[in-house]
Amino acid sequence: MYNEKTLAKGLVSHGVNTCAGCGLEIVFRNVLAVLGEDTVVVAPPGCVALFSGLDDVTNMKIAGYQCNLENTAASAAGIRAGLDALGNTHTTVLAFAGDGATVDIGIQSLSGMIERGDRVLYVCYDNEAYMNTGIQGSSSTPQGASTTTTPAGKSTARKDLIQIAIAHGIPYAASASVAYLPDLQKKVKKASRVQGPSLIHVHTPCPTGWLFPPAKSIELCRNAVLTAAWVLYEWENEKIAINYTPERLLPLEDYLLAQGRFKGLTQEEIAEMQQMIVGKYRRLLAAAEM
Ligand SMILES: Cc1ncc(C[n+]2csc(CCOP(=O)(O)OP(=O)(O)O)c2C)c(N)n1
Ligand code: SF4
Ligand SMILES: [Mg+2]
Repeated sequence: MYNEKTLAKGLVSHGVNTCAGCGLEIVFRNVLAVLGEDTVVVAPPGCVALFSGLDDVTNMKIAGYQCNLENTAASAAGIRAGLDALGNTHTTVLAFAGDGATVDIGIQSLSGMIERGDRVLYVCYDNEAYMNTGIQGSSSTPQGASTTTTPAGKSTARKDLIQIAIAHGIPYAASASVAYLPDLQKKVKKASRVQGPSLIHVHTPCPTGWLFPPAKSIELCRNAVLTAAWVLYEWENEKIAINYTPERLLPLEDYLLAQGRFKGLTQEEIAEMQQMIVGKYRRLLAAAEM
């Protein structure tokens, strides 16, 4: 699906200083491989800033702007407006931000961007906490996960980013996963052609914060989809489509107990979470059939 020439050329340098097994690096490389050189990247603080670099050294071989945690979407919208004013409608403006930057600190900026209909492709890499500053819980941290601010396990459910975007009337939104890269690439291509705002919400493993062996990143994220802890779906033409339906769901504990952050959960709590997750999955399936 992606432009192989561009991937071979590599828009991100080798030897970046993300942790071993980091899902963010896989997402970033693949998104840029699809979009190609004619892209401006807007990235806030967070682990993605590792790609912006330090001082006068950068890991990106294309133009980028390091914004604040509050204003990724507003900065991207401003760059889009500037390019449009210059008659440049061909360059893709990519906002690329973590979950904390998206569902917490930058959500009003994202809300404004979608409401105004700004033509920005917004990718949220969701590693389910504020990883870069020491694994603090965000409102995208799943219930039950232990973080440094929720050491006994987060007591509340996560926000639903895609449903928030749908409620704003976004033309295109999709979830994706590092374990299903052709699906991610297809969605990035589609989103880049939307004449308005688009959003891709990517499940992004973080061995450092989730506490699992780095070699298991892809397997773990695949299990998230196979248990319905993460559902691959799209919102397009005002309809929901499920992109992958496991023949039979795996037990949720196969996914949860492979990670240290869920080790404190009791069997009752796991059963409750399983019920909640399967309920949400069924509601999505029903919405897709409507
Ligand atoms: C307004 C504001 N609050 C806090 C910070 C400190 N800070 C820098 S990066 C970061 C974590 C961002 O988390 P997320 O967006 O999930 O990205 P991740 O680190 O997980 O990649 C925080 C809290 C900041 N830069 N600005
Ligand atoms: S802390 Fe997590 S998201 Fe950040 S670089 Fe390390 S593995 Fe990647
Ligand atoms: Mg994060």
